[in-house]
Amino acid sequence: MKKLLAPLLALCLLAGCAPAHHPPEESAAIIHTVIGVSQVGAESGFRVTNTESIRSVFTEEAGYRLLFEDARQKQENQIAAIRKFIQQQVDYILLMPLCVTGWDSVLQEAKAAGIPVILVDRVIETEDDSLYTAHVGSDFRWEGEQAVAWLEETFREAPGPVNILHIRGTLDTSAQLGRSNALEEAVAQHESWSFLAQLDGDFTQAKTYEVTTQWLDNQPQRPDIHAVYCENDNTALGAIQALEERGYLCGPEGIRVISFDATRQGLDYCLEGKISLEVECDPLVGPQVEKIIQILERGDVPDKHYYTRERLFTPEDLTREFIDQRPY
Ligand code: GYE
Repeated sequence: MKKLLAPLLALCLLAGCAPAHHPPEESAAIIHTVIGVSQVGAESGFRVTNTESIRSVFTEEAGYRLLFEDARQKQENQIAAIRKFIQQQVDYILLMPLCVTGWDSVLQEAKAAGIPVILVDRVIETEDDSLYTAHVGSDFRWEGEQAVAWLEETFREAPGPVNILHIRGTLDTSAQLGRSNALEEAVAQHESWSFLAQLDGDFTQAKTYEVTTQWLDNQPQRPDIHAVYCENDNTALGAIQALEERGYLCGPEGIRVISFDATRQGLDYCLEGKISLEVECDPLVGPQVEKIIQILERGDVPDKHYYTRERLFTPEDLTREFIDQRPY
């Protein structure tokens, strides 16, 4: 797009034909980079903050035009958006890929059009990693391993079985696969650990509440639940609501709830003790994405992966003041 826009704009400014009602000094910022963004949706607190981070960096004042498309959790919408960006001759494409497979064909089209694709948040599975220029996001397997290590420490002295209710995020997303695989391998390794069930909460509170309620109400006997592994905060809130409505206690004296994202809402539940462990997942990747684009604009080659640095929180680590100063 800038290939078309900049010369026209320069010509207009040289010819002094800035719009009459705006003297040159007030004319719109010069747009030198046009960016197409295909976002997964708005399913969670993480996702909303992730979008805000991108929008807050790539502003017109900073010289960017953002073409933003919300895929509403459908890969076909993301593929259509990428094709639209190619037609619009954007300079860069930011893709928050819903799922891990099915991208090669459309990313081949972007590559053929000479448009660099930067993966944001999740990653894809492909034989040809030249189809994307760089990735900024979390190491979800590492996150899962941190949660598993905490479970091992917490239940090390447990006298009997460790019964785990596993509520997965949107299936076949790299976030769900990384977090789930770490737990599933640990359950296979620990003789005393077992899954009471593996439910699918789709990273949302409503879906998690629905499937957890259905599961609890369909058990012939009241399940003896020791831990609930929730793959994001929206999932944890839905599970806790369903459990508490049936008289379960979530906390150090009851069910140990593990969650991911560490949004303010999740940290509130952790401070209260209802969530026993929060594994942070940082959505504020806009500045790092801009750094990559600046590297590319200079004609340099960025690294392939930029992983966010993340922390773990337990109730003992938190204060009201700490949570209130968090940006999300
Ligand atoms: O944990 C969840 C969002 O891809 C890391 O997707 C992201 C996950 C995040 O819906 O809240």
